Amino acid sequence: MGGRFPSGSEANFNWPGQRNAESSHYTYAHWPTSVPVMNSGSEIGERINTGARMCLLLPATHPVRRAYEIYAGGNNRMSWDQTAALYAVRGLSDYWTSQPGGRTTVNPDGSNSWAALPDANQTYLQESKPPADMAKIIEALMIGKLPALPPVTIPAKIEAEQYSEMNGVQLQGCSEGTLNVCNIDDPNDWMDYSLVVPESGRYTVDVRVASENTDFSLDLLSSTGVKLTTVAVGTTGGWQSWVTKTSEPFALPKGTRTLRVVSTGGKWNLNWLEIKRVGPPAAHSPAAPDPPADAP
Ligand SMILES: [Ca+2]
Ligand SMILES: [Ca+2]
Repeated sequence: MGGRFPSGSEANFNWPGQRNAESSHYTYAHWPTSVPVMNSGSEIGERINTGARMCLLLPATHPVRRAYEIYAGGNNRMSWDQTAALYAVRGLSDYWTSQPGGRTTVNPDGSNSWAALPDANQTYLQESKPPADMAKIIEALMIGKLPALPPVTIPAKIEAEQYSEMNGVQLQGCSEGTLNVCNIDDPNDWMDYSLVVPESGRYTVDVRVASENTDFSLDLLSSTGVKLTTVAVGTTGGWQSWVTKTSEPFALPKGTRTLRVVSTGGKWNLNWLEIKRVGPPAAHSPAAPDPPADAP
């Protein structure tokens, strides 16, 4: 793992004061042509963030949690080493593709460049899966299945990072403290929150959101995938410039429910959501029994 591909400059090759540039330059200049090389550039691991979720969910004495707390302050860290180890063990799998043959040159200043040469046997990894998917795979390999969070009894304020399941998102440190969900940038990105609804009623959700340059909206879906409401948000002025938006009231029947927050487009971050009861079920609702609660 080192360098940037196809060309660039990165610390493992150029770190000043430790002769990295000199040794990397020598190594690549003298590498035997009969020995193939798979380069894993820093761009491979830097978009795959792991660790923060483990610090939320693992027991306080878990050694992986403690390692992330001590080294990364409980925040996510880029996954350069894990991706290199994953390739070493599993090969390309469906995680990556590889650039056809060529040769790496490390310059005396530690910067590196790439020349495509059909008869050369060096190559480099290229991203094939979304970074959030890779983070899930790597975290599962590091610690096995994470313990589940218990459902939250509402009304309640829920940190966005305390989802019960997700697709396509990652976590980062938040300017308001705690963490926030990020990489919400695809219409299929979502987070699920497991709730206990003690009494049927009309509820609203405040969402604490930020986005630098896009108007966006999010949908709230019920356990059965029915859209409860849409919250439209304009630009907030920055990825860490937070505003609170309140949904229209919607009905929630009592029971254990899953609330899904799903992106309908744009790119945005979520810090927390607060679910409030605003009244009893609408009087004009037809009398009908509540649907069964989610299976445990
Ligand atoms: Ca995403
Ligand atoms: Ca948060």
